[in-house]
Amino acid sequence: MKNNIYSIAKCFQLEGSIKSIEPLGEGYINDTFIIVTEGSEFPNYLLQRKNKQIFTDVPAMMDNIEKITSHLKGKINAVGGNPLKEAMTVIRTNADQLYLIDEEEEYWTVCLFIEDSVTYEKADTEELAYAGGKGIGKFQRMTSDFKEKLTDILPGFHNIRYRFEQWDKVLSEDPVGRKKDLRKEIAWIEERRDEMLAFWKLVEEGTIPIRVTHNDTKINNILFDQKGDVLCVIDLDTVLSSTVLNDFGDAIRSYTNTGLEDDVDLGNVSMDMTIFKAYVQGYLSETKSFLTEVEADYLAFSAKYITYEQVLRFLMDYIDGDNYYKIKYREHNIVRTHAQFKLLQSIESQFEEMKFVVKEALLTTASTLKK
Ligand code: GN1
Ligand code: MG
Repeated sequence: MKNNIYSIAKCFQLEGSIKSIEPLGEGYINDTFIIVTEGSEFPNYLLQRKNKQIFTDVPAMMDNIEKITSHLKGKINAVGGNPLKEAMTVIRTNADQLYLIDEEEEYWTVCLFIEDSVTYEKADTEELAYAGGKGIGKFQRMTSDFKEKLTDILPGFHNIRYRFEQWDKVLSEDPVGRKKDLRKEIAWIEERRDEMLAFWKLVEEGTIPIRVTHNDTKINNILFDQKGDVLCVIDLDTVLSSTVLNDFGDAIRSYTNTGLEDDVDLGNVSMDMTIFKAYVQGYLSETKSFLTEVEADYLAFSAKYITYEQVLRFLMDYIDGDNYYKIKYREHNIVRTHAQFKLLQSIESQFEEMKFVVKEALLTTASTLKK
């Protein structure tokens, strides 16, 4: 593997010579490495082996990423920003491709490592949540006039109708016999099915518009600078055309959680209203110019929607025998299910106040919302 990974890295257009390659981060899907080069005049790089079971069309995924990052860099240049720091930069192979396929048919990609950046696993302060909301809001604003077509590389990704099709199939097959012990958890999903489908219908009918969306807006997918301002949104693997509400909801799922996504101590897990408020304010400061009234009305609901979907996805993977998410121990997916359900309950119990917070934040911006 060691020699192999060096020879893979050497197939990309890197500046400087390689000093080391080490694993990086805790992603559930891809394998990520940092390539450190000799000499401070040369940049470092991120090397990734893409999960080809999940990303079945890596060429289309990289094409999407290239289109979006080019668009972002154009915007950043236009306002005199630094496109190498404020957007991801894809590094091509020596054969000028956006990815490399190795002898084992694995797909590899490289992007520039952005120095002096900081990532967080939790939003401990309101300032960080405000900055994160601004970061995702800015990403959405900068892509709101993107006209090219993105390939839908993950059909149905945040589409609950599609998730229920997968769910019904897994439940009827029950491949590893785990269903019998999960009556309570299965009921959590079924009790909320209609409510979730009713929301998704608004997207299907076009009442809620389709835009460029990131689809994985956890806090650790944002790079901050040393001062705590947002530098850049990373992990563009899941960039698709969908509703921006998914990005808002997924961020709230991550930022406002007072515990961990897989916390074994459910007492740690709840939705923090002050963090929610700060995120909303940061987010609306960037997005008020293009959001519609309907989108704004459903911001709070989207947190319920995406957290619910995450409960479903973890539980479904557990019932399916743990084929999707990487797990660290046998019960990991059911622990994640319980922790995310606790968060969902906390969101549900504070839902009216969340809507009020959004309304209040909108009061100053309402006149600019589109009908
Ligand atoms: C996965 O790639 P990563 O680890 O950032 C997943 C997200 C989930 C998340 C849960 C392609 O994200 O949808 O919300 O885990 N990505 C994919 O932490 O399924
Ligand atoms: Mg991801």
